[in-house]
Amino acid sequence: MTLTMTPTITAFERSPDGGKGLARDMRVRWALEEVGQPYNVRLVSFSEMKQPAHRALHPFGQIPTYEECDLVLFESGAIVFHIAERHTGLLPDDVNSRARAIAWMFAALNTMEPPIVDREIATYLERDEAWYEQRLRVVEGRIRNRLLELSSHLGDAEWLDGAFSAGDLMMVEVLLRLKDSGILEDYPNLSTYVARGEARPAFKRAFAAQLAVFTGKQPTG
Ligand code: GTB
Repeated sequence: MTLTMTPTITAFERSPDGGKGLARDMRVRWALEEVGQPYNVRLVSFSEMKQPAHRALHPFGQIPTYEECDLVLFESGAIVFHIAERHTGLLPDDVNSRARAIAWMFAALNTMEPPIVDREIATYLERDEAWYEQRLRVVEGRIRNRLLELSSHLGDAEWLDGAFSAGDLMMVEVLLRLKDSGILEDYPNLSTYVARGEARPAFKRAFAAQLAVFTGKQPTG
């Protein structure tokens, strides 16, 4: 189902990652692409994010936000969940399978992402601290524990629970944050899982669209 009103999301006017798709608008774009829902993007600067107009949409002054008729949402997880509920393609019809797919969304955001974000914070902001190396070891140990558990759950399966779902979308997005760390390579089935997500046409369209913001070149194809 395509919505009659085209939703608008917000994204960085200039993402600090240089278009690597690490900002959280990427997961919203990917979800919208998976379900075939066109969308508008309003780009915001760091200072605009903290202004009252943006804070009216997002209490924490961040991106992404999502506007659709009189609905305003923030939090990438809530936005992807909303998209998955309103369209077919991201959540199974079977009630129990659906509940499990939602559990995987929460697992990505609530179990996997926190130590991965802790590592990012350490490498960006704590590098000059005397305890940096020790902190990094501890945080990477936590990440590795989770990756091992996830890897053993996934085994040889393509996706986490049957067909591709919003749970996989979110998990792939979270694991992508480790791409430059060299850690993911130690878990070959997870590396393949992430590559499988990146190979999806909807992912590629979303990635190209967010990259185009950075390069100023419109995506082709
Ligand atoms: N829990 C919220 C959600 O899931 O939506 C978190 C939202 C969030 O952290 N938004 C970030 C933001 O707006 C952008 S994504 N930051 C500006 C601010 O807080 O003032 C986080 C992010 C930022 C930059 C990179 N990067 O450059 O690689 C990657 C991820």
